Amino acid sequence: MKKCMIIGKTNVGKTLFLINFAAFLGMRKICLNVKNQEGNVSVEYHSIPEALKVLVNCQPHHTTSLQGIKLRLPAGKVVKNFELIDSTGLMEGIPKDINTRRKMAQTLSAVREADLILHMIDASAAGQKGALEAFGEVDYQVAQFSQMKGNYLLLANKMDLPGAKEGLEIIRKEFVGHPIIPISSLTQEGFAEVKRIVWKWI
Ligand SMILES: Nc1nc2c(ncn2[C@@H]2O[C@H](COP(=O)(O)OP(=O)(O)O)[C@@H](O)[C@H]2O)c(=O)[nH]1
Ligand SMILES: [Mg+2]
Repeated sequence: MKKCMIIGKTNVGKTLFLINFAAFLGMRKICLNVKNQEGNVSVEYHSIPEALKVLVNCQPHHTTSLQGIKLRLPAGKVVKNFELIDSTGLMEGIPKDINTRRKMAQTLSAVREADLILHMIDASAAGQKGALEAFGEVDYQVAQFSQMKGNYLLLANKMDLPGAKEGLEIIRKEFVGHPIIPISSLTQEGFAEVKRIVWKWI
């Protein structure tokens, strides 16, 4: 099964996207495959409201494993199946804590195996704080690596919040040449466009 991986710094809205994109594709319940750092997979079942309550959090590093949902993408008579995988937030430098280092390594190794990379950036933070604070070196590295790998999409998230329009312009200037879609993980703005592109690439 093809793998579509969501990556980005912590708190940009990756987990909210995972759940609301599944809801957008018509899922009422989600079956979450959680893979810990040892590679063991456990399965969790949640309704959408429950998943939002349990998995999304404004505390950084709330997502501590790779967590994936198997999804169906119908377009006309053709249905494509793929796994949408959410990951631990990337952070700058080398984390001091061994567990965080392991989580980061797990994310990066999964990125190498992904068929499509969705790189998420907080457009509202970019507009309010500027590029230096909103993006990290890690964002530029991910963009560069993914460009070589191909099948890469930059998601400018939190378009429903103040400053996001200005932030989107900053993102366009900083990540010239990359495909960028403005979205809101909260309001589902831009999801139809993401669906169209995922369908094409998966
Ligand atoms: N207004 C708004 N809030 C968002 C959006 N995406 C995420 N958030 C909020 O940002 C915080 C972090 O979201 P989460 O999905 O846990 O981020 P992650 O660390 O990247 O997985 C939560 O409080 C979310 O409700 C968005 O598009 N709009
Ligand atoms: Mg998360």
